[in-house]
Amino acid sequence: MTTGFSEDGYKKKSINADTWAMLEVARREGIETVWDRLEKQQPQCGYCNLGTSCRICAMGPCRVDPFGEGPQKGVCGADADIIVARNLARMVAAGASSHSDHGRDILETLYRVGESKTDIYTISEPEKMKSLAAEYGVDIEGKSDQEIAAELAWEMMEDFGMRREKLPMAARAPEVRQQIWEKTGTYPRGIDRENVETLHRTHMGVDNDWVNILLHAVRTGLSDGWGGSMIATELSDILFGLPTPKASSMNLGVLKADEVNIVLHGHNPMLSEVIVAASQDPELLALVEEQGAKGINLAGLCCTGNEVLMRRGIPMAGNHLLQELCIMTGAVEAMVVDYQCIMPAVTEVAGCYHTKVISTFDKAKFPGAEHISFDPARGLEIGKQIVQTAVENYANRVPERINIPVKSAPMMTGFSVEAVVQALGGTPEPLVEAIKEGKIRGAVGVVGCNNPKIKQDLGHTELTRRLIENDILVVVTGCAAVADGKAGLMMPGAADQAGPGLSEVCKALGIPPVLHFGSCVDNTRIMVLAAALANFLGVDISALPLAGAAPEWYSEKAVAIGVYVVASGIYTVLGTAPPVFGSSNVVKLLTEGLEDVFGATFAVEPDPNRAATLIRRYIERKRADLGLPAVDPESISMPEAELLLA
Ligand code: XCC
Ligand code: SF4
Repeated sequence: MTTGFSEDGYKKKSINADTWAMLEVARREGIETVWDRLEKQQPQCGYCNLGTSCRICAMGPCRVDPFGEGPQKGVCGADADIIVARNLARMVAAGASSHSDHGRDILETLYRVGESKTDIYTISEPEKMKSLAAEYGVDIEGKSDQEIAAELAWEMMEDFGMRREKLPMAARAPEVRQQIWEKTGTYPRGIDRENVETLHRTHMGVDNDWVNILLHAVRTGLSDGWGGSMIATELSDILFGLPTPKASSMNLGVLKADEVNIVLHGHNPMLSEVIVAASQDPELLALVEEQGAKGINLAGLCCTGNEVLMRRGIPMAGNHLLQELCIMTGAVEAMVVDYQCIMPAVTEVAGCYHTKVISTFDKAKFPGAEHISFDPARGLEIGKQIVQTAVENYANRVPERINIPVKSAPMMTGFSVEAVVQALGGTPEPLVEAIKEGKIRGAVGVVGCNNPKIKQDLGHTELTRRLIENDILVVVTGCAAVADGKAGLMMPGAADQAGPGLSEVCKALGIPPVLHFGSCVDNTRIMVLAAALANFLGVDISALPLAGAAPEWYSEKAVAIGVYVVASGIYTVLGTAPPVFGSSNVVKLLTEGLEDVFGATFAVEPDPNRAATLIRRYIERKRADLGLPAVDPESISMPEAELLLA
């Protein structure tokens, strides 16, 4: 049963009217949500929060008490530094493995296209495929697209293995950056290799030098950022098309009261792309009519949503914390899930409504869901089966329970690096010039999740507003993108909320001050752009006035992203604290020590206004170092922290 919140209580949970309305429904109907369960978990374990609990062997579980009178070592003798480093490394490996296994699934699909073993997928971007083939040394002379696909895929499969000394796409980074990776022994070799080695090293009695453990965690993170995630993005573009700027909309208002609503949730676009195709099938549309519905309305959630939004303009129902709530509209016929970030709780909420949760990947099953096993060889056939299941479920709707509480917010999407460069006239030069002149002070990637410990979307939107007011261009991915979209910050008109310089540039180009770069694996687009800018200027990435921020992160994947972003030379501010504070050595390394080695560090700052100040100061320091017109960083004053307590 739900604990229930007063109206005042809802407003503490989120900044969004759709969330408030659905929390009221939850209260009225006695449906438990993520916020209720968080409350029931209080107080959460202090040792786990500090990262000083260990349960990786059966002599334990152990917990050490670095700041108190309790034990200072686990049964095996591991101290706080070792335990914190091991736990953090395992988080990185879990996150990197998730992104990379997603990349592998897309890679297998490319291979199937090459082998003609699929009923639906084709090569949508032959040019992009050819330039990738060149990077991989695949000879394309006189070969068909299909032959190239097969050969390129075969070659890329080796990225996961042990024959490579270096991942080929890491060569996109500036030479000096690659030298840093070589010197520190963090140049990623094989994706699976780095991940498996993390598990090996963190087994009891293997790597007990906490710095050495963390260096390998960096290598593992880099195998994600310049490997697994990058494969996912590049190959999704090749198979499903390069995102280009287009209009769409966001929030629960995108659901339609008189249509069959299918919500696409998860991360991998392989499945959602076939659902898009199947939803246009004439026979299924006839069935829709028979059922008395006006059409099929697809809506996204989380990163699967970001993928189909970027490429097809499919509207977005919400971000992470909306997954249970969207079912409570009573208007969702099916929630089709692939993998990652899907709370097991969704099937329970769905049980209170007519909504069917349809799981699709054999590696991601959910008790209470209907499982329709996805097979890329028969993609379209299965896609149609899923859509048919949703359409037939329209008859089970309870009209009195339909409650779509808000109007959708318009937004602009589709800013792949290629699209940005095209908008700039075919070269990054105008962007570089605007940064040099100081019209744009720098650029920041605001990325990552929602976390019920933080008022939903407050961290993302406040930070984004402060940054654009400071003439800092913002690029967004993942659930952060959805937060800013709902808040209206991703429309060209939002240029009015930007500082004078950024506003002028955006208006001249007709673009918003906050650019949608896609899903979480698409953070690699930010890496590619940063590398291109650095190479254009002949400097390292760490010399550029760039930063990253994950104001509301929750997932292990976000930890992997943070690690590869910092190890690529980009200062990153986290809004939620990672479980490392039990080791002052590890904290010092992450927030200071990394600077000397990788030219960037982490910072933790829950208050978005203060985070914006840290970032602005950092950017001005970088500008000064580059000899660009800069404002004295010390003159930028730190606001009082207050927002998150409101
Ligand atoms: Fe998941 Fe990617 Fe986080 Fe959102 S932002 S909660 S990881 S869906 Ni990636
Ligand atoms: Fe305890 Fe060491 Fe085993 Fe961890 S590895 S549970 S600290 S004995």
